[in-house]
Amino acid sequence: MIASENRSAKTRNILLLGGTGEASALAQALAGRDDLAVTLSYAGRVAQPKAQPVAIRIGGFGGVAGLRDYLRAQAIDAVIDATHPFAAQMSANAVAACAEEGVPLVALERPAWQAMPADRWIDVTDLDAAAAHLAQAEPAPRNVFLAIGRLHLHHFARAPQHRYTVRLIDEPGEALPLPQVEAIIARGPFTMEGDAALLAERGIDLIVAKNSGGAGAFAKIAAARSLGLPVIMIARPAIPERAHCESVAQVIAWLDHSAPSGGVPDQRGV
Ligand code: 3Y8
Ligand code: NAP
Repeated sequence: MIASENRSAKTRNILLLGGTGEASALAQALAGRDDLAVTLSYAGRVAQPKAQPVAIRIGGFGGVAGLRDYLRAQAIDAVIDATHPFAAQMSANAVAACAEEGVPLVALERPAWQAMPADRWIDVTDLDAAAAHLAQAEPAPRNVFLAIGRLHLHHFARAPQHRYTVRLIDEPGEALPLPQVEAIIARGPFTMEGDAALLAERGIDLIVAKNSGGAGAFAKIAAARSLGLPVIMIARPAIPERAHCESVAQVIAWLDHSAPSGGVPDQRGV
């Protein structure tokens, strides 16, 4: 269904850039609003994205230019960026396209996880630095849980001495780029108990994780804490400044009060 087809005079067309638990929560919250026609957008990364109570679209837009075309063709009145904190390219494209088209944009950002005293985090700047740590600081073979999805496993080929357990959403179509690797096929959100059992059963010595924030990926962090295991924690990539909120309620307040043109000041703490 093309959102603009069923647009009445008072309906506003909302583009919700999704792929996270927060985007799903927003879709639930907005689905019942007859003054909003919401389209949730997925990149098309997984075979079966989660079913949603609003219209969905799947696939890239074609860079900033493609997104600008989409905003105009669908007469989008506002964009909500509820993508993952590591989806930096999509977020940067949304900032550029919305600025050029004068479409209000707000991001639903989840706070980064903060280390607690019981945590044994090894903070690294990015995926490459995580792989470098495993190559240089961990020369002896270890059992490593790579909970970073499928897209970036190749970084770890530089540390082939380790025995990797990786968690993927879909069965990998081709051989994984690591000499000693076992794949678990599972879709989050996960539970601390389930992840603690997984780590113990497999004798995991080290976990690699993105500082995603949110609840859906946190299970392994809590499990590592309970088992006293070290976590190589990958910091978030930089994202251009934009209006942002930290809760679904704040986004709804922004939607209901956002100016018809241009973004509104930072809604943090609304
Ligand atoms: C396609 C769409 C919802 C959304 C649920 C959240 C929680 C469960 C935890 C681990 C960590 C990881 C990964 C993860 C989690 C939620 C959320 C989250 C982490 C789906 C989804 C899409 C994706 C893409 C996928 C990436 C991968 C990352 C697996 C849907 C299920 C590791 C991120 O195989 C691949 O190509 C997977 C790619 C991008 C990171 C990567 O670089 O590989 N997410 N995940 C989205 C699209 O097509 O636009 O079907 O729901 C969504 C969710 N994954 O509505 O409940 O909100 O974050 N997703 C990470 O955080 O480190 C798993 O295993 O412990
Ligand atoms: P990314 O690197 O920021 O984006 C790469 C390209 O993928 C974008 O330029 C865009 O293509 C397309 N794209 C990304 N998100 C899209 C969306 N929601 N709708 C339409 N196109 C999208 O993104 P990513 O890190 O690969 O993440 C892809 C998706 O997975 C996002 O929906 C994200 O929320 C979700 N996700 C990612 C992670 C993660 O760890 N990265 C974790 C959980 C969920 P065009 O330039 O052609 O428009």
